[in-house]
Amino acid sequence: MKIKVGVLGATGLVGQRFVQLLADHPMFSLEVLAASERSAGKTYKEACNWYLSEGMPESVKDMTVIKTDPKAKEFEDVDIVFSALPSDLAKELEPKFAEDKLVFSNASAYRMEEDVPLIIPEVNEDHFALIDIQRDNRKWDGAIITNPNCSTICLCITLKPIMDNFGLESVFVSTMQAVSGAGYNGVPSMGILDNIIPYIKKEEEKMETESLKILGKFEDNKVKFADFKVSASCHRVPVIDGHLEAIFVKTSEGAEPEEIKEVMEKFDPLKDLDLPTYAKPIVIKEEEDRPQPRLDRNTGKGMSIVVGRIRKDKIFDVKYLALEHNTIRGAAGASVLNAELYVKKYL
Ligand code: A2P
Ligand code: 11C
Repeated sequence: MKIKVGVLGATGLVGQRFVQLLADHPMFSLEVLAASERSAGKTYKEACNWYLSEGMPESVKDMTVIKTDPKAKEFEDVDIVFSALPSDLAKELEPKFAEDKLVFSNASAYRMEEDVPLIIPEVNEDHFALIDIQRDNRKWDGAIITNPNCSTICLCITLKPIMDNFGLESVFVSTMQAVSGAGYNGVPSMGILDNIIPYIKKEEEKMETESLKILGKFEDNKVKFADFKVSASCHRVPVIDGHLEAIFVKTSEGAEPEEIKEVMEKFDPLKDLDLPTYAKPIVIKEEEDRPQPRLDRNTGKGMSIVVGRIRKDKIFDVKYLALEHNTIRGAAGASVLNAELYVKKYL
């Protein structure tokens, strides 16, 4: 039987991706679409300014959007909620849902709390163990399970096979981030054509701290942060979807570009689990002018990180480019994959 799920922030930009991935899902039945009072009572197609190039799934068009109230009767039979709420609202509302539900959240509000798992399924599924600690601490039956910031996911997926095989000493990353990362208000800001905004609020801090939690070890009932150095510089560019990152890595063992390529190609820890949203985590492109957002962002239905130009560096050992579909692999897809893995292996 399918597990009943709902989406919070269902009309927003990441919410729409959740709805697209969850409509007609083989493990989950999408029962509730929740948003603000402005949208409540409207059908999803009336409430939602659909931004995705793929059409709105037929099965959701006539669903009635409800106000985000954890006590609403519509949530009574729902076991999992996916949250695309803005962070301030997530802070207030997610704990209320976690009283009796699993909350898979894309919001940043709880990511860095000690007892909250911050998961990338291919990288640190052992951190799901924090759920038991969270339940003890917070006296609730559900749990909040977060996925990282989109830019952090792209970085950490490529760092994981390098770290496991050669160790990490220091990492520098410079991002070129799509406007869809800024939520609905970001899309009109395509008016930034012929420009780059050299600042994204809190983004560098998130990349520098979340990465060390994700790549840290779960030991003695807590996550011990990884101890390599990471420095990020983040920038908004006039692209609709697809974050591109230039990544520079110094390893403990002085790895060569060919060795990095080999371990990235082999990296595929979940391949035998048959998870619906799963795709090979890293796909390597050989052409010198790839990856490009428009050509490569939909690789693996938007779930694969596309890596190119792995080459030697004079200061670090290697440098490469990595591209991620930021609202799929970097947001809604990340959260749905967390839920698929958790349900399949741990529930
Ligand atoms: P609504 O469309 O009804 O305003 P984005 O990040 O793209 O701006 O999306 C934000 C999401 O959060 C939307 O679904 C929005 O719903 C929802 N939202 C905004 N304010 C509230 C609120 N006070 N209560 C519940 N949901 C909210
Ligand atoms: C951006 N990365 O592109 C941001 C959006 O921490 O989930 C996602 C913010 C987050 O602006």
